[in-house]
Amino acid sequence: MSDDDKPGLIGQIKDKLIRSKERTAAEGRHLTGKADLRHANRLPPGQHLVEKWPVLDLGVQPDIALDKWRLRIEGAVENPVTLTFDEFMALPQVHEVSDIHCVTTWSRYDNNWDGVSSRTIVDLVKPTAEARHVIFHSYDGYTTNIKLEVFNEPDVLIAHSWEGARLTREHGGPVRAIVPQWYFWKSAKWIRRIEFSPVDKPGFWEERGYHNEADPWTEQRYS
Ligand SMILES: Nc1nc2c(c(=O)[nH]1)N[C@H]1C(S)=C(S)[C@@H](COP(=O)(O)O)O[C@H]1N2
Ligand SMILES: [Mo]
Repeated sequence: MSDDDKPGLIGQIKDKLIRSKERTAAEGRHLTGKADLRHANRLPPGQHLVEKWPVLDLGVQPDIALDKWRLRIEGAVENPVTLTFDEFMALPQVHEVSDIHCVTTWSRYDNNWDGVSSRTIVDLVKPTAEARHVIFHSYDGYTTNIKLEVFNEPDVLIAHSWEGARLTREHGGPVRAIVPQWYFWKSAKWIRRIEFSPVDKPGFWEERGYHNEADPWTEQRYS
């Protein structure tokens, strides 16, 4: 077990909240059965629009001092790195605008993100030919998995800012992943490690009834 997967962290998590989400998945709630394969609407099926940005997590919001913060990027790569916050900020920066779609049915349009493109990370660490999956590991013990080809989409970034200001702690600061094409549970907050892997490793919610992929247009909500 690696240092960021300590049982202590998960032990602090609100058990009730986890049970209720697992039940929602098992019952298949919120499914409309109306896929929008062509993205004809801006709002995916079963979603409703919100203005304010809700906070959702496991109930533990880690407080990481910037001088202690590190981002390790490793696994099936030629050049593993451990970045300090200054080193992370010194990487080429991008601005992206994308919509959020949460599996709990809220969506929020036109979020302005600043951070480092997934492609810059790929260029930096050079995944080996065996790398197929990317696993995000977070300071609260949360993990989530995406395919390398999804990580490589041009709108994926490791964000430090939203609407021109640093991400607040409750929304995943210092840095979080943003994977706009998938439901928002794939956008890990408080990331500390990005693992490139030849094998898939279903994450926290993927092991608890959520879909292994997370396409909002075909309602890949639950497994
Ligand atoms: N580290 C971590 N990342 C996480 C989560 C979490 O519990 N821990 N929850 C996920 C879920 S289920 C959602 S919907 C979004 C919520 O992000 P927000 O609180 O910024 O809206 O974060 C995702 N990333
Ligand atoms: Mo979520």
